[in-house]
Amino acid sequence: MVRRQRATPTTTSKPVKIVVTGPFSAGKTTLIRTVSEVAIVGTERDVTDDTRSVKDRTTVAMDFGRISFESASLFLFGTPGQRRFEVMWEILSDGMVGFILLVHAADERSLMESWHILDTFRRYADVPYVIGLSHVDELSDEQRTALIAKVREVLELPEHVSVAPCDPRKKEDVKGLMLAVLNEVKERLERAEANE
Ligand SMILES: Nc1nc2c(ncn2[C@@H]2O[C@H](COP(=O)(O)OP(=O)(O)O)[C@@H](O)[C@H]2O)c(=O)[nH]1
Ligand SMILES: [Mg+2]
Repeated sequence: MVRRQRATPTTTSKPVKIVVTGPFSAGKTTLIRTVSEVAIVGTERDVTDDTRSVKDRTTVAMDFGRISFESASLFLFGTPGQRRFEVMWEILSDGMVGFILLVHAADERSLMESWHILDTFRRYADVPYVIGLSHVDELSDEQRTALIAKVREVLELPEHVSVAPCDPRKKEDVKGLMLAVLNEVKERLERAEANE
């Protein structure tokens, strides 16, 4: 079932929910593990299909972590990447104030899959989102420069949506992405208040 929901108002004390989504092997579990202040509650299982050569563990239900900033505390929910777990996407998206789409920059199929994921998440809820590009270190300099424009084009992103390289293994990169989505949420709330 597809439904639209409004952004939930944030307060400084109550944690808000951010979803981390993206294709298989983009680095979602790694991202949450990198910044979470609590031991990440993951649901990884051994990979049993032909993607086993890519990695041997995969998220089947969700990853959960938590991070606090001065302005807000976040609950992070990471989705499984493969479409066969799509039923979890809608469950996890319920009540989110924003989401992060992580795209595996070195993998062309990941970009096409990201289009589908983004389309699906935009239907779930009209909330702000940002795009993080992982595995950028695996590209040559020329590939890197061309990539951001290509991602914008393939994902058909509106101009205000930010696209930033993010190594999910690096805390500062991940925090940057979190703050970018939080800022978007804040700006949207301010605009909504001004229009009331
Ligand atoms: N070199 C490199 N490896 C990465 C990057 N991001 C993730 N990885 C690795 O990619 C693999 C898959 O990451 P994982 O978090 O399981 O992906 P998920 O399927 O999206 O949850 C792990 O071995 C990560 O360490 C990156 O930006 N650069
Ligand atoms: Mg995972």
